[in-house]
Amino acid sequence: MNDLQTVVERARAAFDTVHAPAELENVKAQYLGKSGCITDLMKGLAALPVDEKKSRGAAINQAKQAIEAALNARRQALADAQLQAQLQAEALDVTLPGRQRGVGGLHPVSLSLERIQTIFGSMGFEVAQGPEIESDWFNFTALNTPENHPARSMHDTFYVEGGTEHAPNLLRTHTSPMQIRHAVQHVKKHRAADAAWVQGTLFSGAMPEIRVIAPGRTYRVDSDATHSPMFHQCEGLWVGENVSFKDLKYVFTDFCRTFFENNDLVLRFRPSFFPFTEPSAEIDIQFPSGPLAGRWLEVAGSGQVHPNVIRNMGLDPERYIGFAFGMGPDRLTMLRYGVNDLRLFFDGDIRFLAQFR
Ligand code: 2NM
Repeated sequence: MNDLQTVVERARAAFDTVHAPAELENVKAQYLGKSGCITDLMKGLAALPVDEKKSRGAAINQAKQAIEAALNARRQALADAQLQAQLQAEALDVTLPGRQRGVGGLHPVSLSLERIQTIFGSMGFEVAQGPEIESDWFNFTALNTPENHPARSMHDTFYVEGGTEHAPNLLRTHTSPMQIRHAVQHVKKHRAADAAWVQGTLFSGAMPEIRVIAPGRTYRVDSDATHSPMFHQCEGLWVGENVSFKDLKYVFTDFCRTFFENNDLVLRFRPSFFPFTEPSAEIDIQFPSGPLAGRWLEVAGSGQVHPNVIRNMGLDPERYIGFAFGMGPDRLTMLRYGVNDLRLFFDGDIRFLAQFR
């Protein structure tokens, strides 16, 4: 093999070891560049006798063309390889079904809220909705909750700007403030039509009963598998002249049996305490069969509305009496569908939510 063939072979071998296009251009310079092998060989021509120059020049040119051909072949090979890799990476399976428009659906808690409203609606309850930022008065004071009650602590309640120094505004900790707002409006409307009512006094005239539920978002400083800082509540209120605990028992039993679609559901009213009711009872339910059978499950708080709260509605507690209850639609939803972690409702994971479509 002569020296030119050796140079061509070395160039070919060098091109073949390269895998990146940019690196190939560097190697090219070693053979075809200004100070590359071929240029050096050309410079050597000057020292040759005239009769050898022609044939040597032609031979060097041949070697140069061979190197250029090898370079182009390698360039093409690298470009082909890159294209193949890209095609592989971006491969499309044209046999897959096309994308379809996803079918949406209501959130499971919204489904529960709709059920609750429908069931209580059928029993003559209106639905009242109102502000999530509340004043200290509607959230606590009007509900007979004393100044030193733990629910009022910074630890339990999200306070926000506004209100007064000693009674700052807050994110409502329950929806009962809405019951007060609704009751006050109801009373104002009906006492205005009563000529006997004296301004500044509690109303003791006749009026239609107050029957209302207040569903919505509520907030407390609490976060774990069974508590979320934002959660839902639905409170109910029935105030009239002859409304008693037996009505509460009937209404709530009927509600639970309808909500859980189980007429054999048993309820237990367990004595308890709330500042806004007296007497008060926790409501537990028990399923006769199924995965939750045999356990008492707490679903609501309830009680006869405290006379102070009746007064704060503008009503005379000597004439008006009633009951109230508060339940958690999140928890009811967990029980209805067998969900064991409250946080699933608020993570927004489509794989979870799609199961309720
Ligand atoms: C509960 C338990 C007991 C309640 C009381 C009132 C109002 F506005 F009438 F005073 N609304 N809701 C109440 C009573 C709420 O939740 C555990």
